Amino acid sequence: MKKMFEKPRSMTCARTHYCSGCGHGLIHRIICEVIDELDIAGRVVAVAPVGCAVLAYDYWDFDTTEAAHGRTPAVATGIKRVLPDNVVFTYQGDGDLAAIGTAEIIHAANRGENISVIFVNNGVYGMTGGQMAPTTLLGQTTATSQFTRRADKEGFPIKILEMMKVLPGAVYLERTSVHSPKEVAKTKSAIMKSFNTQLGKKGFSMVEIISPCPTYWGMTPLESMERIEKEVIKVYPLGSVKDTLPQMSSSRTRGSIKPRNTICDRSPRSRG
Ligand SMILES: Cc1ncc(C[n+]2csc(CCOP(=O)(O)OP(=O)(O)O)c2C)c(N)n1
Ligand code: SF4
Ligand SMILES: [Mg+2]
Repeated sequence: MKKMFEKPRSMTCARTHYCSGCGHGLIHRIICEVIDELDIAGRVVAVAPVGCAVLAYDYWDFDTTEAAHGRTPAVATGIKRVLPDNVVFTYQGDGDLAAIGTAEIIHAANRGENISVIFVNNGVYGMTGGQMAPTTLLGQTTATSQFTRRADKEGFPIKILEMMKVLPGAVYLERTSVHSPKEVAKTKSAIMKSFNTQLGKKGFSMVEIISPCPTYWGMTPLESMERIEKEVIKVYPLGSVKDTLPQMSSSRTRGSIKPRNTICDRSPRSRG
């Protein structure tokens, strides 16, 4: 019987700690599929954030290091400059990238660092209890905006990609989502294009992914997906924000697809 859905080779067999319906697990998997298809697992270095994805290294079977909250672009810069032939990417939440790490991301983009950034925008600080993030929508209730987010008190949702568009060092910026199979496929294409941008030594690229946090949105997983469709993407429109490389492929351009390891025959790595 032909298997239609298999575990990517570059994912471990560890069970994730994510809540039901969380977007992080889905996005981890998409990244692994891209890495498998490009056949680059042996030369990828990921820089994981502080946030709910802090344990990403347990789920990825390629080199992954940690950085202090918001500092992944600075750490990725150092790794990429020392190991220019490696494919280096950061994985960051909205608290990580759009709050404490705003300076790091802006300056990495402005320097045109040849790295890829995966920015997971779920509109809250998930790990620490659902506090308001810079990306929280107006009218949204969070642990620290109990009267909802109000423009005159808490300011407006920040659109990081649109801010970065003016930086000449940023060559490819795209916003995607994971609320439907179609958008998942587009997210995969965008991550593929970002990695291909880096492989082509073209400069800084970033994919912002709108992602559900059912736990701190106070919704079921299905309701969270519907909220993205009806509310969130109206504020954060999907699609390309900047693309100076229209000829760059968003499909597999390197390596070959090998038979996948479909059986979880490896123990989860220890967390030592
Ligand atoms: C320097 C520093 N400041 C604050 C914190 C506390 N902290 C940990 S995770 C986090 C926010 C995480 O939110 P986000 O980046 O959006 O990730 P999510 O959990 O939503 O995926 C904060 C404020 C910290 N660990 N280190
Ligand atoms: S708190 Fe939110 S972001 Fe964190 S694991 Fe749960 S659903 Fe995911
Ligand atoms: Mg978040």
